[in-house]
Amino acid sequence: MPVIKSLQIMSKIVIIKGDITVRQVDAIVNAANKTLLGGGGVDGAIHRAAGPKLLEECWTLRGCNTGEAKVTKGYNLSAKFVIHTVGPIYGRLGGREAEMLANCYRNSLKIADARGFKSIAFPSISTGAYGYPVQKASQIALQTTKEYLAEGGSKLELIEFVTFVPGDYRVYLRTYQEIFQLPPIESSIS
Ligand code: AR6
Repeated sequence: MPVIKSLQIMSKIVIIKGDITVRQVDAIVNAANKTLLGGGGVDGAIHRAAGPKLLEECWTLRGCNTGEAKVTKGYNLSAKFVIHTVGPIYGRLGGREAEMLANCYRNSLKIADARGFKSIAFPSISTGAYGYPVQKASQIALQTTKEYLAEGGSKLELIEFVTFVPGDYRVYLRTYQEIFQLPPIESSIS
């Protein structure tokens, strides 16, 4: 890939630490389960912050398959919308976990573009209760996003990866450096 194109893509992707429920973006992504009726982890946090109307709308969606995504309004969140996606449970899909996790990112990005969103924030899908190793998951998250943007046609201007567990931030940063072939941060400061 030409350096300029790689830099253009890179400049849209941000790795941050913190709570996804307070991100001021067009849409935050929820790492949901197939029922779409709430749960623990980031799913629970998003429902608490959005308020009960989110669950009411989720009832109308009739669930979601692994790797697919569906959108609702954001209600009390700063984000205007929530894109609900269902990550794979690690070790339960007979080797199709990576493909399914990539589908979560790709399908969420496609929905964002179909709706004309300019900004989106992702949590680290499947790496909590669903047990996906974060290093492998971060590669899929960032590589899938890079490929999606490289295809052209996306109007997204900002894609945030919100890390929550201490340590995940560094894992994502390292993967970001590998994927965009940047020198380590330390050597680029001097
Ligand atoms: N902001 C950002 N990330 C968060 C937040 C937050 N407020 N809270 C947790 N995380 P998980 P999964 C991180 O378990 O592995 C639910 O019960 C968390 O530390 O939320 O896809 C669903 O209903 C981890 O790094 O999602 C499903 O049943 C990441 O988000 C199941 O869990 C994902 O962890 C889905 O499991």
